[in-house]
Amino acid sequence: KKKATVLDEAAIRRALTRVSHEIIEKNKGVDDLILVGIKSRGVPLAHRLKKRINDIEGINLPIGELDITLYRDDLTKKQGLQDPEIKETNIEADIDGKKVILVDDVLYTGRTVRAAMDALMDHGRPSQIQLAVLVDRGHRELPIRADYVGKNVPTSMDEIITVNVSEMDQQDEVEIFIN
Ligand code: 3GP
Ligand code: 5GP
Ligand code: MG
Repeated sequence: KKKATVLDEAAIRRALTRVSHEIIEKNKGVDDLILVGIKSRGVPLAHRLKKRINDIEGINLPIGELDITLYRDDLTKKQGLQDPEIKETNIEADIDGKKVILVDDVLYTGRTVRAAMDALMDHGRPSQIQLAVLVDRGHRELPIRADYVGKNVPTSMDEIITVNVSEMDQQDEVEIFIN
């Protein structure tokens, strides 16, 4: 059952614009930054940040993708949960000495991000890893936090956040559902 719309199209656009400015401000420019989207929906979000940052700074940042598989038969239930594993890494740029900004749609337990950091470390030696997410829904199981958050959405464990992006879902909307 749908409970509420958390972000509509305009709110998503504004959140990503703000996050783009925060990335530029925190890093005092965009030197040595690389955006890495976590599939699926982190990838279009990373491309939007790249475009916004190019609009603001006139610099086209390199972009990469990580595919992290979740071994969860029921997405919301924790029983039988195994750690997520890396399926595929596609980062063309050399990440040695670079600041990597991981981009994902939802941050929940933090296990996906932990796996993503492992994959990056296997791939090279970044000088820093930062994290940008559209939604932080809480319930961390690891000491991981996002540097940039579109919106903090306090949830209960039986709620689900649905993220729709126009590139994949023909509309932009973040909703909260309860079973
Ligand atoms: P994404 O790959 O585009 O990020 O995890 C697979 C997909 O299922 C994710 O899409 C995510 O949006 C969606 N999903 C919805 N609710 C949940 C949830 O509670 N946990 C996980 N892991 N994924 C969820
Ligand atoms: P974590 O590993 O932090 O538990 O979960 C993060 C990953 O799982 C993200 O890539 C995200 O897509 C997905 N995820 C976890 N919870 C939700 C949720 O409530 N809604 C959506 N859309 N994705 C979720
Ligand atoms: Mg995701």
